[in-house]
Amino acid sequence: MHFHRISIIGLGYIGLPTAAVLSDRKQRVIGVDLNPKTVATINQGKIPILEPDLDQIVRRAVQEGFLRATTVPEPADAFLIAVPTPLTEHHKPDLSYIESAARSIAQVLKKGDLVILESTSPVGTTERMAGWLAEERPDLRFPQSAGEKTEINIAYCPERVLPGHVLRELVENDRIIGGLSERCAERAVALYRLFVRGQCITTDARTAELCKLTENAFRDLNIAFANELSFICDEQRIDVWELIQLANHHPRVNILQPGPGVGGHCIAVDPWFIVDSAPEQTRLIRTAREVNDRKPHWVIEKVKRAVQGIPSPRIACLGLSFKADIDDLRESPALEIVSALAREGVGKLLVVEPHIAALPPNLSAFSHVVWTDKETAIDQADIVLLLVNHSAFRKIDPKALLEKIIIDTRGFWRDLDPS
Ligand code: SAJ
Repeated sequence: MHFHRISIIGLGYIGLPTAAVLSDRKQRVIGVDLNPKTVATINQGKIPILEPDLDQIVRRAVQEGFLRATTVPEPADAFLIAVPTPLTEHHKPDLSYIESAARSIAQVLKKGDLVILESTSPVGTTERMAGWLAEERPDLRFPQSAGEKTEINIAYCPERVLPGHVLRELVENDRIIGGLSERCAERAVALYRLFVRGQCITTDARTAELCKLTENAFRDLNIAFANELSFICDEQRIDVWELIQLANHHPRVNILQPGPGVGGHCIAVDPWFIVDSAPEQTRLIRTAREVNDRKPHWVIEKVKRAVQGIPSPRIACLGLSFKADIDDLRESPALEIVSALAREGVGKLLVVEPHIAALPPNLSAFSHVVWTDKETAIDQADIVLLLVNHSAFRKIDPKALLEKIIIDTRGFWRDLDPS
């Protein structure tokens, strides 16, 4: 099956790498994004996000003419929607980006086109998207009414890539492809076959939607277990990381790592989509979310206890991103912790984040929050608060930590020997 042009709607953490990989396979790709800055950056062959090796692929694809970005949808044979699905204040999924993406591409749809939704979505969203498309284009036949006689093929295929490893995982991971009809799923498989080396497994759209949410809820639950162990161990004066290492020697035990909390736009968000859709059935999933959301507050309390008795305490805060070696601050527990310490005036904060250029706006307003480098921060601090296990923080002179109070939320330095 041949695609003359493939359009990717939403050029963020998923859409842009997908556009890049497809254009690297010599497909003609049009990227669409509402943000004119994003579009201009990409058309210059540059990238607005940090992801290893992505810059080179985008530069080449733009130079060779396979990738072009625009703010307004253009005709294509396949549309792949990768826009955000944020949570509202009340933990409800906000589908407005999907709705406006669908309504905008509806204008350029033609018989035989394929529309794939990749955004993480609550069960039933692909059917709703098909409804929005049909509303806009009463002249076309859609799968919800025409079944296999549909003129527009619609499928759901969740992204499953790990930030920091996106280019490899896009190609190697298996894909779950849920069609609104069998033929829809087959058409979508043909598109993914252009770049996916993993298996492409077909199912219906609702199962594929819940599958994605289930994967992230599984991880959230397992991290919550590790975080709960960290609360227990702290009280019982046991090293939680040693405990987990030992327990994991059991052949059927594989506990994840405690940390300062769970961040990112996925694991901290997606389980709520399941809770929202089945509030009575989701006691475990909801509790896991609550345990993980409690963790940053627990860290904040730990810091407050540590500063007691220190006049004008200085706290080195190492890391702001939501996990190691990336620049993404979305739902970051590290940022939440530093922001709370700043607001509450717990001490002078020496903030270090090697992956971004300057203090984020919500922190730069405070005169007692200083942007600095790792060495200066540690040198000047009474308390060293390690929030993100960035590789850059690994290379550290253990002697620099002598006589400091260390709060290591990741167990990153437990094998450092300062003696
Ligand atoms: N974390 C821990 N302890 C651990 C593992 C992670 O505290 O043992 C924390 C991290 O520090 C981070 C958060 O959890 O704050 C999430 O990090 P992550 O590496 O587990 O996952 P994400 O959010 O970067 O990506 C996840 C992945 N999902 C799964 O592994 C099931 C990825 O494959 C998905 O594509 C992505 O969500 C997504 O977009 O949904």
